[in-house]
Amino acid sequence: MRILILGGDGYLGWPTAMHLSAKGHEVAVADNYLRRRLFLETDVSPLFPVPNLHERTQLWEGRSGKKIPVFIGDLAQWDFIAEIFREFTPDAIVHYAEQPSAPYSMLNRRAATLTLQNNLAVTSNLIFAVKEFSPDAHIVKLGTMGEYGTPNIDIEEGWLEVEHKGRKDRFLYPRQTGSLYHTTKIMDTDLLWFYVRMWGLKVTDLMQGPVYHFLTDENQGEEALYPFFNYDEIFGTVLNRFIVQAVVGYPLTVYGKGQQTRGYLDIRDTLQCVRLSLETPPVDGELRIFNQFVETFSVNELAERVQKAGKELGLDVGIKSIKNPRKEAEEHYYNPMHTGLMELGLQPHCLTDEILSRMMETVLRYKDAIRLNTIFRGVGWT
Ligand code: USQ
Repeated sequence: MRILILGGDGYLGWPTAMHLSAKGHEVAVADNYLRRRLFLETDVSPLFPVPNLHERTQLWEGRSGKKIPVFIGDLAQWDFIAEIFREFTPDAIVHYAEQPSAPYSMLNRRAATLTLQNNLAVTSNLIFAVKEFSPDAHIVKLGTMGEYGTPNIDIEEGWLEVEHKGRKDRFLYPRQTGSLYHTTKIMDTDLLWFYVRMWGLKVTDLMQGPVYHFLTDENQGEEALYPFFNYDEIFGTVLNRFIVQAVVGYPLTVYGKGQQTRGYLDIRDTLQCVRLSLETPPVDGELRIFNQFVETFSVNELAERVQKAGKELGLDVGIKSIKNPRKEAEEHYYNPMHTGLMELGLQPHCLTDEILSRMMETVLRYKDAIRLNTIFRGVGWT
């Protein structure tokens, strides 16, 4: 398949590009380097140096013999996205091109506006580009488990049958998020669902939980091909943060009671889920939704797992509950379904002590690059 990856520079975009290319697909990547600009704006840095997309695609070509064309520009601009579609004519598009951080979206009015404008404009342009240039193309959109929030009932896979006054209908599962970033993902789902109904688009919306790890089959042994690995409060996800905190001797930052539970997955499972979705598309006029995670953990459970794995490497890992900068339920019911991707063939990588140790061993090599003043900034939700 000819697969266009929007947001190909990102934490998940670049590993997805290599993975699909390694599996024999023709891949192109597009990005405007927004994430790199936001690192500068917020004064944070990923742990490993990350070469730009032209450099990384050249390294990948040297390693695999496969070319990945690069398009640098702003996908929120119609002329740019139209030019890519005319030139590359994708059979499928993976859409990661969004401001991905909940804390960034809550920083101030300017950050909120950027998040809203970027995320919704790119999704809208993508929909119009597919309609105009590649009406049969399959859109695989990265959503988030956070769209559902933490309701006091089981979370179904995208849809809910409702019986009301003796009649039944099927609706998108109720959504109530905990940040503006997550809210833009709800709006994306609504936009896609609208155009699926109007124009018969073919869409898979992947409700993904927090991702951890950076090693994949394609980047093993080549650190210049690692993705962004953020451990700062703005762009780092919780387990990646805890690994770095353990290595540098910073007590693990458990927010509030630490009973917040989410569905987690290894980055290698993100790649599998996206590929499986692409290789088994839905029918025309279908919005297919999968809950994309492998295991649920509370923050306290993750902290204890990291502490134990650290101890085996001789690290003295402390855990400290700090006042929660976010507005979220710290104790709640959480029982999300996740069978759809397993039925497509997902072979999950569960979190093991060995994976935790391997991550810590790699991070230890970069210990001197860890910037302590980025670990906690206290970005408040109020
Ligand atoms: N948390 C801590 N301590 C920390 C960092 C986070 O206790 O130092 C807690 C948070 O309060 C939250 C949980 O850990 O309850 C997860 O936080 P996170 O920062 O790992 O994840 P989140 O902000 O929700 O966002 C991340 C990705 C986002 C993705 C989302 C999936 O940045 O792009 O959509 O995970 S989900 O969480 O299921 O909505």
